[in-house]
Amino acid sequence: VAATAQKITVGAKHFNEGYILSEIIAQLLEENDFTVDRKYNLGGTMVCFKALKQGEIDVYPEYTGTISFEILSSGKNLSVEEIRTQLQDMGLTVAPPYGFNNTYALVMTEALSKEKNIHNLSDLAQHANLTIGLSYEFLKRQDGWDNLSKAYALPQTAVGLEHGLAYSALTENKIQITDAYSTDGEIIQNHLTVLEDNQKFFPDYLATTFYRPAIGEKAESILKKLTGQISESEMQAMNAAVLYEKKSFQQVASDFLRKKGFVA
Ligand code: PBE
Repeated sequence: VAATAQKITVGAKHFNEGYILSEIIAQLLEENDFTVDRKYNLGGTMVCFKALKQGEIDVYPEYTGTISFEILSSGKNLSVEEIRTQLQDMGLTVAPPYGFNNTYALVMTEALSKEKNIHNLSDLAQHANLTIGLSYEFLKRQDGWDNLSKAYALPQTAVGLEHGLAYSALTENKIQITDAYSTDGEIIQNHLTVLEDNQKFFPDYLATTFYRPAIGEKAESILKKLTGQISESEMQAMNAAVLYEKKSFQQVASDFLRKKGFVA
């Protein structure tokens, strides 16, 4: 009689890239004979983190800057080593990063940036009448709008909106500025200008697997296969494939695993 396969519960953050990365992890585990329970409709950072801490999920993809600021409230950019040390008491850890940074950035249309001569975040201080629409999480995070607007002395008041809807609001000129994630597929497609973070307000957001080491060494060694395997342009292309080639998260994930030789 075959032994029952160990079950691992994979969570996901609620945005395209979150689902793609979770699906890559899930399929990689399945390929290596684990049973995977997908718990994807959780929500934002704190919901996923609490689920992980409480053992409702075992694994989800997260970003170093998000762990440093939002989860550990350290107020600074922590290294992967520092993050591991601080997580130890909670029975949590992170794998080595995948190989890309997905930072927050403010964006506007290229046309408007040229017209108003706005190229970096300091330039925004002179344009109080621009309308800023920001994703709800960015509005309330430590590494989000409150501290960013203080750091750059920005006069605008921001309104909240769902991140997935921000780009159409921007191209329809309902808002003129939004927060983008640097690997979003929409940035190139919509000819947007990423405003330079000239005071280096944002930390690094290196994508990695956030997990409970209690899953055991075999599962850990499989998760670590993703170390250094995803470049920024590969992630952008995967995000764009979901948006513009109408591929499912599952399809994009399995294409990736096949391309990298992780599945036959
Ligand atoms: N990010 C970039 C953030 C949002 C912007 C993907 C690192 C996060 O999900 O924490």
